[in-house]
Amino acid sequence: MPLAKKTYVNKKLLQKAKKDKAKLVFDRFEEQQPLCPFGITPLGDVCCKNCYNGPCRIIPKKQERGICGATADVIVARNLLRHAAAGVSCHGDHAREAVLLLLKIIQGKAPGYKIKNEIKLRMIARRLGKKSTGPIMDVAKEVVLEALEDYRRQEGLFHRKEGEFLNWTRISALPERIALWEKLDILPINIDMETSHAEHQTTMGNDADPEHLLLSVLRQGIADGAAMRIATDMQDIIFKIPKIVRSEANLGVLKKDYVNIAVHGHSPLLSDKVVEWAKKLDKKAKTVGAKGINIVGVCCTGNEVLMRHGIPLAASEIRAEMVITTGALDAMVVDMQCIYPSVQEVAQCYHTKIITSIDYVRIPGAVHIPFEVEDADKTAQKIIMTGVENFKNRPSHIFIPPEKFTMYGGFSAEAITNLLKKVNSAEPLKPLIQNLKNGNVRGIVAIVGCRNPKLRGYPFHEELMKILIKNNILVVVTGCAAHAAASSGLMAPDATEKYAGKKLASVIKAISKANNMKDVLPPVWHVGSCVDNSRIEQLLNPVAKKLKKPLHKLPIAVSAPEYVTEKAVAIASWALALGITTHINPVPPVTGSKFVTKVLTKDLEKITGSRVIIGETHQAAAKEIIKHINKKRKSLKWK
Ligand code: BF8
Ligand code: SF4
Repeated sequence: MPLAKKTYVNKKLLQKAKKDKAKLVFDRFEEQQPLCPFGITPLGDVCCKNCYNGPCRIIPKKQERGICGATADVIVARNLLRHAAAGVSCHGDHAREAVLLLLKIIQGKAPGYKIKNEIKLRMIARRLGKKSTGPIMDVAKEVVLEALEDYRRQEGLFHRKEGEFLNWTRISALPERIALWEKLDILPINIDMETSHAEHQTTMGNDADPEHLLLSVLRQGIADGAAMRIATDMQDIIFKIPKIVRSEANLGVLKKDYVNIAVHGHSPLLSDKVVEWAKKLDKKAKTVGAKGINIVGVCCTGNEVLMRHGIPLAASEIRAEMVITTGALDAMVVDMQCIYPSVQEVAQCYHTKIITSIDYVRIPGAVHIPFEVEDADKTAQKIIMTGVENFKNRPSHIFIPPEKFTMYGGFSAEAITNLLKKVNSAEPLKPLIQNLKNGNVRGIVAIVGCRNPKLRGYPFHEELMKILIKNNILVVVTGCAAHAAASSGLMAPDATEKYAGKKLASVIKAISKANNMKDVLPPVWHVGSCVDNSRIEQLLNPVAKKLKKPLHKLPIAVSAPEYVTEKAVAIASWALALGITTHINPVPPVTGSKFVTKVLTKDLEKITGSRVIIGETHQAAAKEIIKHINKKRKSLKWK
């Protein structure tokens, strides 16, 4: 199957892969054709694998029920709930590891780490209603205990009780939302228990009420919001809050004469240490004939170290293999999530050492260097030296595509507030709100999620972003969507001039000028990794508060135009629970249930104020999103 005519995939690199006999994701995608049609064909076919009576398939007018009697509506709703729960379990584990690191710092068991942001820690303690003054370790202990409570609270699962729900939902969400969620009885009690309960709820012979199952999807979304926020908060406390940072993006960030090491995965617990030790061990590169050590970021852990240290972005998850194909990558250290196992197979065609580090993420053939926070410094040094020592094994033929773009990142909610403070120090949000009201900024759209091979390399993300910013809509991005934007110049200093509508450009230029920046900030703001979607809520809630309007009344939207993972399902459920209308593509496997499709795309609006938008081309998606933004503006009587 040919790649799209317009593509972000470097063709020369593809040819090189072919010559080197390296099979890449697009080759395997082709081999997989035709993909199993169940669940995704418009015919309405549905498949259930939840017990060994089956797998059962539902074919309208032929086989209307599974062996147990489950209907298409039940099966589709159950499948959706399972996917959402799997996504929450990823973010839940990620957040827990960050909480446990803070605990170990308090206990003196993680000597390589410290609390880098006391102010944020004290602020969180205050919001939790805990003592926020006094020795910092005492405050940290209070915060850790509250976070751990979100993983072990038992009261209320079966008979949900008033006041028993996640601390991080309580301190993050707006009172209007909490009241709605309470009324709907979907406030999560305990992150782990909610995901395991969803597994239970969806097994054969349990919940057969599609409406109730869909409400449980929203509960997963709320739990996901809390998990993402815990992860972001802990990481900011331990590793610092991101500030505006200048860097570069695309495969051209690899350097021929340097030891190139890629960090890939999601956890800054490891990648932050790798960055630290790369600097400390830089001279070691000279001993093997290299000029220095060049760390580059792949997927979300790449976003983490870009945001805090300005480490350049090399590739999103789908192009991880292509970083190896250059022949210039000496080591790739992976932690967890979104790591194609194929990286090892591709690495075998070159000299690249793939290093796994987490116990539950093993890849046969890769070097496993176990990572524990207790001796993180030692592990990070070992990883760096593995890359350095491998430099001598570089193949003779390397090809680094020259394309790269300068980019600005680091747009945490705090960094955005600081930018706006220079415009109005007393009321930093006022200029943003004024410009939203007068239509200079017609709306804010978060573009999130992965790169999907089903798009055959077509840059859906970038093309959608271009239309939105041209229409004076501010775009905020996370995850692989952020890689897409950065790697195509949408975060470059000339991006505002080149791509933004005149009104949006004037606002961004004014903010840049007020901050005495030599460059103009871009019209697409890099907010961070996927757990940093929480920063979007952190930015929007105060805007809603100031306007005295709930989120679902504002001209805002979320889009996941190329989603792949179950985490993306959890994130979309979170956005919908918050009241934010969400575009998703490819079409999810729900079309086999008329009921679920109708609830998601229509009826949900009456419940949460949000709905799912489908748009299978970037033009269609942009049209629907802009229509939605205009509708919200009209009902607010904003022109
Ligand atoms: O968590 S966007 S492919 S890297 S899931 Fe994964 Fe999707 Fe990329 Fe980050 Ni998010
Ligand atoms: Fe079939 Fe029901 Fe088992 Fe699903 S749970 S596989 S529909 S018998």
